[in-house]
Amino acid sequence: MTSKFPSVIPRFRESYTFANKDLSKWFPGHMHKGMKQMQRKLKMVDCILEVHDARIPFSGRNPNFYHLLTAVKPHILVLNKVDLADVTSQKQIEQSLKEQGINKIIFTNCKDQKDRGLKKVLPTVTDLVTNTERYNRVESKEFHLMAIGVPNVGKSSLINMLRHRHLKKGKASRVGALAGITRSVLERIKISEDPPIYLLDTPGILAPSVKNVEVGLRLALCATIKDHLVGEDVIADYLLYWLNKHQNFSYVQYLGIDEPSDDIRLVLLKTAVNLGKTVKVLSSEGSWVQMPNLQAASSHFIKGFREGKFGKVLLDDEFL
Ligand SMILES: Nc1nc2c(ncn2[C@@H]2O[C@H](COP(=O)(O)OP(=O)(O)O)[C@@H](O)[C@H]2O)c(=O)[nH]1
Ligand SMILES: [Mg+2]
Repeated sequence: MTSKFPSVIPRFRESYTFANKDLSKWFPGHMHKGMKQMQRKLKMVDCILEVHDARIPFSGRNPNFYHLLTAVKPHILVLNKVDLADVTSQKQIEQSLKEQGINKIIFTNCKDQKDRGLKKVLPTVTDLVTNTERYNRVESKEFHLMAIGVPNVGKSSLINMLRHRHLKKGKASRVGALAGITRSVLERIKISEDPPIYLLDTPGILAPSVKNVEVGLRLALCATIKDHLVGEDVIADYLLYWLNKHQNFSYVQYLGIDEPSDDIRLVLLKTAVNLGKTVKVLSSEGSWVQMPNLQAASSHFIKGFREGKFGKVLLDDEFL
């Protein structure tokens, strides 16, 4: 979505700099706690569905987890939200991921019941578990899947979609429990009759891997890190930087401003005025005055991105 304007293109930032480098604040500590529990559950799992956001196929996946656990289990990387992602370079994305040892990749849109990618998930699982000698298990005919991934990438949506597909066939959709190891009970959903495939109905939540500021900001843009941890003003500024760098000026019309700019304050000010959003602030004279609400403008801008208003994007394009 590159629009033809303006006549004089302003100079835009060529790289992103951000003063606050304390990335540790962007990791919610509680996410690490679930890891041990997940590790126990994973012993029962025959195939891992790792879900990630197709707009950031390279950023934010948790490599520790991958090496620790998924490397010894059949693993499928589900790149979800493909409806929002620019995957014209799908082949290159797959190639780059293959170089990292990820061989099974499926692009999905969990908002679309008829999505072709979704239809591929179970056959790929079945193929991987039953036909790969390395993983062939003789003890049991049933197998268990677990969805893992960083927050908000669509793990629950995927589980629901797979469950729904099974329900549609009119078979009993018994939600069974399986007594697991060490006092835990696994809640599971049957999603296939033959072969009997179960999905653990609690997804494994991973902490995103935030290697640097840009990765963190991309994760934030895709809503995998809580907005307040990073700051909506910072997320909005990164969004502006990214769009300008890609000559994507569709935000100008969306925000109702007159021309592209790389100055986030100016953009947010104009946006807030357009939206008619104000906030009361205490002036130095001690009186309350109405000022444009920059926070509301940031939220509006970020929301536009998340709804795909600026077209399909590949935030990680420089990895190709
Ligand atoms: N556009 C789009 N949104 C999706 C897709 N899958 C999930 N979502 C949305 O992303 C948000 C997080 O989804 P959820 O399944 O709760 O993610 P989880 O935290 O990984 O379990 C929700 O608002 C979903 O509606 C998708 O394929 N496309
Ligand atoms: Mg969920």
